[in-house]
Amino acid sequence: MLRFVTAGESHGQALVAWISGLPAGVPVDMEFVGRELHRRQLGFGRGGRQRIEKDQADFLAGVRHGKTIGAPIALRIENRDWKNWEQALPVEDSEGAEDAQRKLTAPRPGHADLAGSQKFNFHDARYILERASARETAARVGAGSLAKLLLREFGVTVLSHTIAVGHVRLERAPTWDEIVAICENLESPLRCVDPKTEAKMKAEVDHVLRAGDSVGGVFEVVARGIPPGLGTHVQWDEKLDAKIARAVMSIQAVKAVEIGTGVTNSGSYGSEVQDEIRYDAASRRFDRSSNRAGGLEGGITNGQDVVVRGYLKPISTLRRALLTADMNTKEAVKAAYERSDVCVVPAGGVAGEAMVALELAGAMIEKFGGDSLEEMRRNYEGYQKQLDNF
Ligand code: EPS
Repeated sequence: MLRFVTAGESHGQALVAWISGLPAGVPVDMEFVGRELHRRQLGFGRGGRQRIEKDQADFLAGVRHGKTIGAPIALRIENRDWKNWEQALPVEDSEGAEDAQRKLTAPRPGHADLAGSQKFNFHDARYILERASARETAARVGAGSLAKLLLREFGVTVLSHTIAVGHVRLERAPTWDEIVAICENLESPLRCVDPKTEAKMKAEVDHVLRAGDSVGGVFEVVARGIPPGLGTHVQWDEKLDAKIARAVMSIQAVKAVEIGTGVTNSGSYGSEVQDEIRYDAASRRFDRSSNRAGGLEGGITNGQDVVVRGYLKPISTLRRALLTADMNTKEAVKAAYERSDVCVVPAGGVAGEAMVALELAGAMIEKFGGDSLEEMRRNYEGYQKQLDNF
């Protein structure tokens, strides 16, 4: 079973990810891991923090001579900003340390500030927001890059692009080649395949920047090369669409998840929605004339691209702050404002790729098992023969 957890606060020493269950023998391409972390830092509408950080993964365990060894993997990503927060967030308490604390008592509507403070009984949201921060997605992307490296061994690629920023939406379905190209283009401000739409998205971000507001949007993750038969229909909590939805929903600020064109499908007729089945004699594989199901039927992959959309609400930190109630005085005040991003859709997409890759890698490991990559590959090839002869 592939498992991963993270630790780390936004302005603490570092973020840490622990990943267990990857087979031995997976080549760990450090350049690839670094590039994934870098991609997450890009985007138009990011705050000043990304000029401070330069995310790199330091592997502490589980990787030797450039390959996984089957043991749990631990990786660490430094927070360069920590040096500016050592006084405010010291590990050990000392005389007078309280004066340096950067307390936040005016909880931001939409943030974990108030609910978290009530739950953990803090009259200061600092420790809540430090962990609720989307900075944590750097650790997820570190873990996800390992899942992608396993998937790569089986010809699977997981990418993402931006479908909407605020009121601006991409009105056409991109080709796979367009998605590949926009992911390779690290200069693209919002990772939208259509330059005209991207310019409008950029103007939307500029507008909220000027207005002291923030903006959400939609990213789409597409995974290509997935065999049919991952996941299962037999039990509710083993359905792969459900697992993927949970994984993407867990990303900070995601408030809805869609598989394929699920939302539009719900308002259409069956004859307009179901993807017709064909057989291709040359490849000895079934395929579909369209992919509105997003590659998943009955909780099982069907061999088409797995397509998942994450809907992000606008960031809850607003320069033009909304009203809130102070946690101590209970008086009506303006919500706290701290340096923040105003748009994180492209970064959300990279985090989405990581979460989808981790779920797909987990499903591959479940189906093809094996303690080593070689064993997993044998099982995978045996299954491909079964499909050839189906
Ligand atoms: C975040 C607030 C900002 C973002 C941060 C997420 O951080 P800071 O308060 O330090 O300016 O930049 O995201 C990252 C640091 C990152 O690497 O993505 C928040 O409150 O969620």
